[in-house]
Amino acid sequence: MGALGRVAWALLLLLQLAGASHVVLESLEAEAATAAVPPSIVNPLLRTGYHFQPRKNWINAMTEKKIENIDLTVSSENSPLYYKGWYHLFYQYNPKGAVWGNIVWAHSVSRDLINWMALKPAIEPSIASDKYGCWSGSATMMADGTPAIMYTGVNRPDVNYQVQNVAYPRNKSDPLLRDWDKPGHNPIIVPKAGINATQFRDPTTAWRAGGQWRLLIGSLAGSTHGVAYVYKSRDFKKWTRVQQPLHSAATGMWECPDFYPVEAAGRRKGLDTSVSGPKVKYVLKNSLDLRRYDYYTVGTYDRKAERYVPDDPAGDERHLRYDYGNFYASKTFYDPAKRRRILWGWANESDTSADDVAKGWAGIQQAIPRTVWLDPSGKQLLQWPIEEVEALRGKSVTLKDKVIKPGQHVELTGLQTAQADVEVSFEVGSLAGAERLDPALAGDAQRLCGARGADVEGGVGPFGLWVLASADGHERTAVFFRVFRPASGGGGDKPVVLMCTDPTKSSLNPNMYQPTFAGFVDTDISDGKISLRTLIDRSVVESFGAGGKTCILSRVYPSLAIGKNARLYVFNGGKADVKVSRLTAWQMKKPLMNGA
Ligand code: DQQ
Repeated sequence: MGALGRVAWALLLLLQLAGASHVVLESLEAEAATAAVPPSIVNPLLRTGYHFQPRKNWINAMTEKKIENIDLTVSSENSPLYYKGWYHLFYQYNPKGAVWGNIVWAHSVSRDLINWMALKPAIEPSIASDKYGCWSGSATMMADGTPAIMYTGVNRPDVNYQVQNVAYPRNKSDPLLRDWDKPGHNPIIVPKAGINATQFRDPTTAWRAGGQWRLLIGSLAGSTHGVAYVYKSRDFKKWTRVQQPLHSAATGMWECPDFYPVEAAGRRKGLDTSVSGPKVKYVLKNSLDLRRYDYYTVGTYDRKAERYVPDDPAGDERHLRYDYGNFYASKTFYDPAKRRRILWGWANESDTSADDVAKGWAGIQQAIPRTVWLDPSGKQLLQWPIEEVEALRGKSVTLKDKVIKPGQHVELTGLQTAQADVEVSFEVGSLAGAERLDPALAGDAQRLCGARGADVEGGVGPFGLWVLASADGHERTAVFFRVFRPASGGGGDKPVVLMCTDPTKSSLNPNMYQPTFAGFVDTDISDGKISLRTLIDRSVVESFGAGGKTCILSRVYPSLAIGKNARLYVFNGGKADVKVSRLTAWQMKKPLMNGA
């Protein structure tokens, strides 16, 4: 590789670490395409099996050759849709290069959200107002049952000047919605004076009230404030901006806003985006461009004033997250078939860009779809993998009433665990020995987990799972809980529960990005009980603590714990006994088609 090549790779790596997905580097792409591809240190067997993942060359014949041996940049940020018995997944996709750019809406369909069939892209640049990119957006069901897609188009080559377009299915009787037309009245929303035209994107699913549609567009006001502008329309053609934004906070740019009603009573039943009433609360989620994570608040929506107010006045500082790991630009959609709201986010690779190019498969993959609903406390959401994933459960092993002594670990044998679904209920005999929380770390789960990782002995915990572990113990990813007594001088007596994923030992391969991920779990553990579910899929570890109160998705790339060599243990690194009341691990089958 020449000097230019080395500079290109260094820049690509920097871009990946900085998450700078909006920088289009044509010259780098050209260089990347011609440079010698370095050998990958990531084993192809780490490609996921039951998560949705497009394979290189899966797309239509026209682009087939060009995408050979290069990374496909995809994200789930385009809202899914249910139509005539089919779930439609649209996602941001780069058919041409190893860096972000040339964005189109790729399209896959499924009957069950698990088995996916790839179709040709739904929306590609073809008109003046999307010539330089078809960015994220959302689908809305019109009153007559026709879906409409609103998406951001980039219409200038020099800067990312953003406008909003609409597209409709060409043939409404086609349940696969293979062809989409862009009417001549596009673009339908353009940034007027006072709006930052290069930070104006990602229209939400529209909702309807009083004969008018409304939707949000994410933006940046001034240099500091994330903002969600409200636009109104009677006919889905002519849109006018409501003077006041729906909401705004000093967080930096808001990408991919999502705004939806949830049942205030905390039942699992989902609500259509247009539902309102006294028994309804609202969720506003934004994706933070600066920090590359999604945070949300729960609050009330005043339809007359077009204002949203979070219940927790500090909600915009607290940053409750759907997921404390690798999960961004998520979207929800209402599934009328099963009356539930489903959340989907993307998780990018955390190896290097050079590795992605060398291994030739997707840079970004999909999390398992999650049903999302309000916790009965009203303070946060709960998430749980959609029930359909359980159809992939195969052979299983169960452990019952097994006490794990301090320092002990117990292996689950008799099944392959490189792809598994594990559900476990723990019971701690006594919380008396819990460590006192360091006040300096009390508000920062991530730093706390960094300081008190999986191998640091505690009072109560760390206890949990070692997944994707090698027989010699050199490789393992720990998913665990640790219980603290609250820091003195605040917080009452309630024990503080930390949930972590610690991948620092996940791979002997050098140069892996292996951050610990962590979140607090707002649960009452006074009875000593807490549950964990972890979905393992070769290089994905996706965990749900306390029935989905705290979730963490992590990407790991073992060098030894691959395929049949991957092991699963339950461990206790604390000083107190921990009982596994029940643990069941299922080996997961491969879907017939997972997008590839
Ligand atoms: N990615 C899209 C944008 C969105 C961002 C472009 C989120 O529309 O804001 O590919 O990662």
